[in-house]
Amino acid sequence: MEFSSEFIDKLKSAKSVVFFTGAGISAESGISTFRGKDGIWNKLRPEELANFDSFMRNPDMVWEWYQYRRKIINDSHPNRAHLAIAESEKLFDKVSVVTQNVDNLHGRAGSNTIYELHGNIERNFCVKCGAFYNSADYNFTEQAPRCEKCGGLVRPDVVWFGEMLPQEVFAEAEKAAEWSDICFVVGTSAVVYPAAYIPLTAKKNGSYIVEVNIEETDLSGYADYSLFGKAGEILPEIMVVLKEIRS
Ligand code: BJW
Ligand code: ZN
Repeated sequence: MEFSSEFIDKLKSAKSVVFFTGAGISAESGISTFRGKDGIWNKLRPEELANFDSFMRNPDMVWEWYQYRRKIINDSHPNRAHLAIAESEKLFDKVSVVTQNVDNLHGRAGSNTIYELHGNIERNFCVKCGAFYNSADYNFTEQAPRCEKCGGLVRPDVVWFGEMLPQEVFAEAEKAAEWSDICFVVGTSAVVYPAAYIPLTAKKNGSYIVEVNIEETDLSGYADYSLFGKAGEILPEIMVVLKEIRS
């Protein structure tokens, strides 16, 4: 792939970069996206699963869906896109990963600074007393578990529609975006807010926005540079160029 000279100049001078990622970055690891051609929400209605009222009305149905996804995630591995981002830490002064994903694949790939805006599917907590439960430490079944301490329902520690994002994490992510020289927007439809403000905040503060996606998105009009293709192919190619520049 040929990159523009403007992009290569930006790569040369950039010190601080942000990778804002979404479900598309994990698609090549075998994890379905939500929207788009193969999105799981073509078959399931998000409002029936990803909100607190649905969980309270039908905890087993919602829990079963998360157990199903946990299994897929546990059986998956970080792909070349996650690994390229982790490797980029050797080539820039500061790399922050701001992810909407709950699959922990950036962590497993070795990235060090990760802001998880929508939580993490491995963590759970009691809706009544707040006690934390790590999936790895419990033999959860398909039925929504009950808290050992108070008998309340245990839910996944993810952010559902209508819920606040973790405020400190979001504030740190915004700072990283503000200070970035380049903001890579990878594999997200950029339709879910407030997460989708991250690249807009970066842009407002003079960062160079590079979108990597298989198709156009709501953000494409704001991007300074759009690279259409698979994240697992494009990001390693960027790393090759970056290594040449930095060697
Ligand atoms: C590839 C690829 C490859 C595929 N390579 N690319 C402002 C305006 C409008 C609405 C709102 C607003 N502010 C708030 C709202 C409401 C709502 C919202 O945004 N709604 C819109 C959807 C209409 N937001 C909220 O409710 C948020 N909370 C909130 O605002 O609270 C404020 C508040 C609360 C209380 C009182 C008062 C105020 C919370 C949002 C939570 C989102 N949660 C989910 C589920 C998480 C748990 C779980 O995983 O189950 O998060 S929804 C789902 O969407 C998930 C994702 O993180 C999120 C984003 O999706 P993402 O990652 O972009 O994936 P896709 O599938 O959409 O896109 C994949 C992309 O990859 C596509 O573009 C493909 O082309 C591409 N691709 N293969 C590269 N190989
Ligand atoms: Zn409890």
